[in-house]
Amino acid sequence: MPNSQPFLSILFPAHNEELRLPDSLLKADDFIKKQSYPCELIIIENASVDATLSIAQTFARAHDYVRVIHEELPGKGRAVQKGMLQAKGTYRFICDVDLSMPIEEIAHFLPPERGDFDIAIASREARGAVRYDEPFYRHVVGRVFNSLVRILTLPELNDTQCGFKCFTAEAAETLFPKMTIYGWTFDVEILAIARQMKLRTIEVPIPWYYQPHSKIHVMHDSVHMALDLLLIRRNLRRGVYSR
Ligand SMILES: Nc1nc2c(ncn2[C@@H]2O[C@H](COP(=O)(O)OP(=O)(O)OP(=O)(O)O)[C@@H](O)[C@H]2O)c(=O)[nH]1
Ligand SMILES: [Mg+2]
Repeated sequence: MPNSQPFLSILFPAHNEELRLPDSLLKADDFIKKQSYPCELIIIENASVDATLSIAQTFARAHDYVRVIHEELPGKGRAVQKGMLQAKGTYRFICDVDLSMPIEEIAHFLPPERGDFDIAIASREARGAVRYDEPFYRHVVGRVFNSLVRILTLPELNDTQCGFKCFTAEAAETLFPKMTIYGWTFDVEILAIARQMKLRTIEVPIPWYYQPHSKIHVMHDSVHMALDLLLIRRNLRRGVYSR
């Protein structure tokens, strides 16, 4: 499998994930073994202070389709950028380690079920999506943030923050070198660049299960993320991404 060109690259961005990573790796392994096409799994770890990196490395030694990337500087965006640009798959799938979307749902993002897209993003808002166990305050914060996203950058998208997104190889290689935001708001920036470049983004409804041990600090990160939106809007207007 590692010698053939992967059809699917699954990217696990992992930061201080020693609690969730072992189980998610087993689920990914089970999923990958069932597929008829070649897959690779890339774990991108940065700035962890727990056993995440060694768990990833141990798993990679036992599974030849797994690669581990370690990066010193923090940020989910930075990790995803590294993974997207080092991946080899025809389709490259960001997959949060919490697996709040069951991994089997990946099939709904790929041919033969879907084909004509550059980016397919999981949505908790599209018709047919269901949220389970989400605390009320997290829902409200998420919807307020999405209102800002729609007003400032992406009027058509109702959920940019779900951690499950599929890029074609061409879209990934076009968009990720242009990234300037390395934290939580990277999704909005990448989708906004895609919109400006007239790439096609589609929304895929998913079942989504709220998971404990979130890495988001709601108060602190929300302020940062709102400021990032203003920065993205300014960059769009100044043509920063077209250079
Ligand atoms: N490599 C890397 N991964 C990160 C970083 N920050 C978050 N992640 C990963 O991003 C994914 C999403 O983190 P979560 O804590 O589930 O955050 P979320 O899904 O946005 O928020 P919830 O809705 O609370 O689950 C997980 O796989 C994290 O390990 C980072 O700085 N580096
Ligand atoms: Mg999550």
